[in-house]
Amino acid sequence: MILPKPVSFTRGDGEIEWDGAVDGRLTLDGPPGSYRLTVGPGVTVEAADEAGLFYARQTVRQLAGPDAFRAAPIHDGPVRLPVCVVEDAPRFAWRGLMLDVARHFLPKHEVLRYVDLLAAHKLNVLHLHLTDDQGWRFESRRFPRLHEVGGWRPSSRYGDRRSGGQTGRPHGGYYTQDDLREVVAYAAARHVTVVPEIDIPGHSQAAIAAYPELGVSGGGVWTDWGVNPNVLKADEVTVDFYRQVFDELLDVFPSEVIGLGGDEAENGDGRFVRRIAQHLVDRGRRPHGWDEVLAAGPLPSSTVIASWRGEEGGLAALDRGHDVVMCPDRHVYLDYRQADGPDEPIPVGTVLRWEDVYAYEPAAADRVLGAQANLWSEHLDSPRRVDYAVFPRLCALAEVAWSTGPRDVEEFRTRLTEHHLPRLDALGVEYRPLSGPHPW
Ligand code: TNX
Repeated sequence: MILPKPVSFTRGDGEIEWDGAVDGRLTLDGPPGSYRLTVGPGVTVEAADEAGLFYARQTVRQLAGPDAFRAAPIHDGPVRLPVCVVEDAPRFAWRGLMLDVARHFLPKHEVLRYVDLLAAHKLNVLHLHLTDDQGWRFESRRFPRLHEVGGWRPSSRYGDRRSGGQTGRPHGGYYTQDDLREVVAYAAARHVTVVPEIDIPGHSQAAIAAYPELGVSGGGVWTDWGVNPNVLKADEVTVDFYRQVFDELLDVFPSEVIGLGGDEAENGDGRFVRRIAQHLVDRGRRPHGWDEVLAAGPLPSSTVIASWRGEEGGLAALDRGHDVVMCPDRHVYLDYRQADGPDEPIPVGTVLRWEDVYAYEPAAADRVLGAQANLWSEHLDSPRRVDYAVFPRLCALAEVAWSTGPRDVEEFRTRLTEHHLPRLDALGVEYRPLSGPHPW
């Protein structure tokens, strides 16, 4: 009934009435995030650290039944918990979701809701893709045109058939630095690290629209999707501009790992990536880039590589001594369609069912930090579309990242349908029903 599945779950006889108290102690000799939960007579937790205590509480909430996930209690009776012992520990240290808030802005309260959803699934990294060709979402006090101009795009001529034409509408928004500090604090309280990304030297048209001198060519905030050939210049002035922008980012985000993008920049100059990576190292952080950055030449050894074009890039990065986060598109791209049928509301990419996510086995190596799912938002212009794309596929990713096998897809399906989807219902998550598409 618990999702993601714990290392062991031993059921005793009967149930207890729970008064809400948890006797938690940091006495467990185990890896970070591990815990032992004993239900009956009271609720006792031995944990390795605060994160372990937190994850034990998430498990207790699941044991309490779906109503424990409602925003307000709907009954006055006592909460009953099954007598049991749960022993648990995370498989990977990095268990993430990337939200692309650049192609479509997600209001702050939605980002906070996603932090809660990650925490409920024992996920611990929220990677925020803050800038792209189609929008700049990070307030810059030094260069305010970035968010004032780069944060908004006009209507596109065609809209997009795959999105029902909706994404052709004018669109915009940005987070103030204070908004993002609030997200960081809210996430930290739930043992979630927010890893921000400013994408360079491609995917930068929104910045170029704001400060044309940054770009090899000019143009406004992009209203199309795909790979934009325009990139940032690799001259001293532009690199220095970005050093200052990243300094502002570091001021807001305490995360050790800081994303610099580096993807799909066919005309980009590798020196740009290397110099910004070095700047992050000089500031005591670890650069993070998509697997294309391996072609930029030698990078600081602390650079984390996100392997999205399969696992090949990640495996090559391991050979070069880098830590790796696995996020191969064929297994974890949540923008991809969930079925082939004509009713599927967002028919982009290849078919990626929750079963395909569940079947993913990240390559085992010490330097594989973990796995994350990526939600690109070209065609996701509302929170309900985001929910539809994310769930229940993220439930499967959570189990892959938290639990070691063996995996039984039918047993997972039972846990989903009988126990977990009712929790998502109680949370108001508009997931894709297992039976098929859902007309809005
Ligand atoms: C590739 S994955 C991209 C994104 C797109 C995505 C669409 C990656 C690092 N870059 O810019 O949104 O494909 O699936």
